[in-house]
Amino acid sequence: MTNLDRIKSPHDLRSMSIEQLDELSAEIRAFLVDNVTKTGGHLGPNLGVVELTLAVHRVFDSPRDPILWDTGHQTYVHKIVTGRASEFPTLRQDGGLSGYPSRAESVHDIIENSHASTALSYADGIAKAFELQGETERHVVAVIGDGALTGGMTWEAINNIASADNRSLVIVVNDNERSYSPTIGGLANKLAALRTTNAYEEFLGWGKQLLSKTPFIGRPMYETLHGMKKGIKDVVAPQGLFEDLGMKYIGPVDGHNIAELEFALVRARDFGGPVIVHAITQKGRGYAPAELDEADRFHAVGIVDPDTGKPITVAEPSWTSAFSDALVAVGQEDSSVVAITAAMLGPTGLEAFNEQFPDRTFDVGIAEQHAVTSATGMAHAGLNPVVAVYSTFLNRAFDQLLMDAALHQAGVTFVLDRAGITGDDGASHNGMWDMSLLTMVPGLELFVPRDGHQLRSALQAGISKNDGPVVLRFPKGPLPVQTPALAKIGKADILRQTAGTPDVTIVALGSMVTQVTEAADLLTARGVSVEVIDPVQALPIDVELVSHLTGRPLVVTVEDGLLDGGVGQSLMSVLHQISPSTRIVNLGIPKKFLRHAKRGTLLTESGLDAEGIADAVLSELHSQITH
Ligand SMILES: Cc1ncc(C[n+]2csc(CCOP(=O)(O)OP(=O)(O)O)c2C)c(N)n1
Repeated sequence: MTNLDRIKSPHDLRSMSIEQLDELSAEIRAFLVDNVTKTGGHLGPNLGVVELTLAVHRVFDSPRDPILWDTGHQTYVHKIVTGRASEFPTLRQDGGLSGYPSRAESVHDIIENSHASTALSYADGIAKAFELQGETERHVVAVIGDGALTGGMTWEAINNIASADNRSLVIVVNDNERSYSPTIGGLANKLAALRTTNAYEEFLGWGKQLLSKTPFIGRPMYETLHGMKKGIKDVVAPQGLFEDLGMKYIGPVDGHNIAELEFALVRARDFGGPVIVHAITQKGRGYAPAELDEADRFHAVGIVDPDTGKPITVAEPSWTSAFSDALVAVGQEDSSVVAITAAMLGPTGLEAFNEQFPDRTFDVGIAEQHAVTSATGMAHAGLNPVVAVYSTFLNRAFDQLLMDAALHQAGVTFVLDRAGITGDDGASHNGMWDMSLLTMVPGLELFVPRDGHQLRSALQAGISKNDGPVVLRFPKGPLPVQTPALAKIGKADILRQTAGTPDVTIVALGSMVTQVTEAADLLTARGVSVEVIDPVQALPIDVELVSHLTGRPLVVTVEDGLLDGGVGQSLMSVLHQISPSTRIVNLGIPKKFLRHAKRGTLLTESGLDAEGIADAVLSELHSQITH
């Protein structure tokens, strides 16, 4: 029986010796590599937090002491420790283990939003509640990466936490110097300064000796230590980052040394107020392909060969790579074009642009709000900014898009990758809210390209517009083949037309053209005449498209976005006024948090595959006949 086999709950860790824990750590790493290379997932971050997770679970008593994992992609070891190891072959599969914490899976899981930089605010709230309810013996732990620490919410939270002297709240900073790529900016520089302060470590060694001889460890002792530390740091280290805000700080601690981690965590736990423990870890630790990967240390992988770490399938041209090429091309022509990413240079396709134009590429950290308003400033000063984010993370910056970019008519281009249903990462990662948010923004221009050709034109349209924001959005995955237009009406493309008035006109947005074309084939085979239109520019609703649709018997809109308040409903409200006799059906994603599953499965369940669309048309035609 291995050490790993023995772990069914955090309590099983308590009786283990440091040697056994080191063996267990090696077993967990082998287990992670074996499983995650088969399913895909966040391999690198989890290899980096093995010892940290074991130490946290030995020192704190979860779930009585809630452990909050910021972002949540680094919770595989936590899942193993809390009795879920046997479910790893199902990781991220429909009905299987979630890639993030999941309250349905375990009482040990609390935050499942997976949008970064929220854990400290949750922790603040829970600690306040414990205090009000007299549960002063309970501790709250928040584990947060140096990347997530760059998000503004963490600093809003620290501003509150620091003043709460009596709440037992321990913030473990998991500092691996990386988000996807190296974390950059003033905060990263400060952390680096803390990391490299040897005198400070020596001092901790001294403190360790002192404290280990002291039976009672608590605030008076900590204050002594803290006072001394501060004196020393003022002399040798250019820091004070946390302490200037009133936070107690312990570190830096070797995040792969369980004894050292426990020493620091016990001190922090017993202090009786908020404390930061700064742990230094290595992303991808113990797996050579990850350790050697300069790009992102295997932050997130698909299915890969465990020996080499190389993908099993050959990469096809994707939406992301098409955007990447297109941006480099416009950047070469126009030196005012600049690119902005919120800590996702590689995933959003900005790497090639960065290689050619490093001075014109800005990684702002996990700070979508700042990215948008900073881009607005750039536009004001004459640059042509392109903000590239995943669709789901634009949610964070909606107010900035509305009140900064749009109200100020700033020529900012937004490129939303992973739009629509993404699937495997679950509810928080589906880019399904963007279009409903965007329909509310006055004057906003939205393009939903159906292929690479359309994507290039949309980007060009964004770059050319200097008096208001332009958004383009596309899904995850391979780039579809080009669908040529048969004719144009205003901005829209007619992709399929009929001799007379069609039985149904299907208005398909972007990638939905693929499913709609197949649906049109199914319907044609059933004797239904079908017209297919891609509006190309989805917002504002094009008056020429509306007048073309006027008098049509049946119009069906199809979008890979939230049905409620989406583009289809916007079109319907305009068309209905002009052409009240036209029956209009909107198809889109229902208003609910979707479980994790394959994109194809979820599209089918939402009625957005070819059969679902064809069925919706047939049942509408049928109900027209029977009425
Ligand atoms: C608001 C938001 N923006 C972007 C992301 C995408 N994202 C997921 S993990 C990650 C990097 C996190 O870095 P860090 O907190 O240091 O954790 P590590 O992966 O290094 O352990 C990013 C940018 C996100 N989850 N949330």
